[in-house]
Amino acid sequence: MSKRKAPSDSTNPNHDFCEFLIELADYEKNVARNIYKSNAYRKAASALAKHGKRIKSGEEAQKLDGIGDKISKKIDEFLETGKLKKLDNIRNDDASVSIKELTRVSGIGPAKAKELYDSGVTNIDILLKNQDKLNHHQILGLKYLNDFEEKIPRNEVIEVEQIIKKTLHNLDPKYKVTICGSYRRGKEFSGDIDTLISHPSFMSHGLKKKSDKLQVVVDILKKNNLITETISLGEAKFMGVCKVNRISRRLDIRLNPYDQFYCAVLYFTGSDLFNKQMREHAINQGFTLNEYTLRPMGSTGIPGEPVEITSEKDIFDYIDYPYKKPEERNI
Ligand code: DTP
Repeated sequence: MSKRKAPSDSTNPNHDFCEFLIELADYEKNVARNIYKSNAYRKAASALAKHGKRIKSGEEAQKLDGIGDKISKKIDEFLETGKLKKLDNIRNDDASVSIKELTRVSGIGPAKAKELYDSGVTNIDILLKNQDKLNHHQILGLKYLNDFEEKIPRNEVIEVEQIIKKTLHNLDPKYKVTICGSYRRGKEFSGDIDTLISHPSFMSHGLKKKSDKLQVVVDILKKNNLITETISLGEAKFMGVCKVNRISRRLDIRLNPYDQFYCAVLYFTGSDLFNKQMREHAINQGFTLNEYTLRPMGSTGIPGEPVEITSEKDIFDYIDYPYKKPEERNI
């Protein structure tokens, strides 16, 4: 998963509101640790970004989905004073500043950042001298901090996609490869490269048997000089670093059972807010949906057997949700 940064889309007429809302969302997620508030701020930012017209008052904003009384008051305060008291306080709070800086590192989440802060590691410079406090992932996150913060242009993801597809096709034409995340949603820039692969001989009912498929794939991609570092490698998930030009990029590859491929593709395409909405809709329709399966909920509250899924659209159809193309899932 990539770290989120405030969007700086100056073509969005409400971009200044969106920027303060994303900053508040990051504060709630990383410092206050209130994921509900964080999601509420992100949802409001997304509604304002999609609106396409400059909002002139909190009252006008409140007509948009996801903007309630409190956010509308913040919009009024921002329009009247050009700033927000709450954000000023956050920006002046030492712990908030440190946690925000430390969570820039891939592998350092809010809890680790707080632990580092409490032990006197308050910024990246001090962290560089205290790498004994970090695990392998965090050490690589620090090593590539600047590279990982650079957004990946779409053309570069296409290049990586072509290399992976060609390599896997040569290995066995039955491999399926889909790059998900913001790339699949049509975005011009991505934070990382989320790759899902699958093979018909790898099914959920055979999961007890050990599989070295992902290891083999990673070894070849290393030999091809695409993969340059391994953060972690399990049977089903590789996290690492790849490079096709001068900048190192975060690359994840997940090996999914063939019969669960489309639930995984749907989930990892996102956006995360879209996933949440769709999952809620599934529940209202009597189903439980996750990255593996779609299952009907029995009257006892215990999920039944997974339904058979042969495309992403099947999932929408089962729960009677209007199909949305990946580019329409950017909420
Ligand atoms: P970015 O360009 O920043 O990488 P992204 O690809 O949408 O944006 P991630 O790489 O962090 O985002 O995650 C890939 C997808 O995984 C995301 O679009 C939806 C899914 N996902 C991640 N976290 C969650 C979550 N907490 N709830 C639901 N879906 C999630």
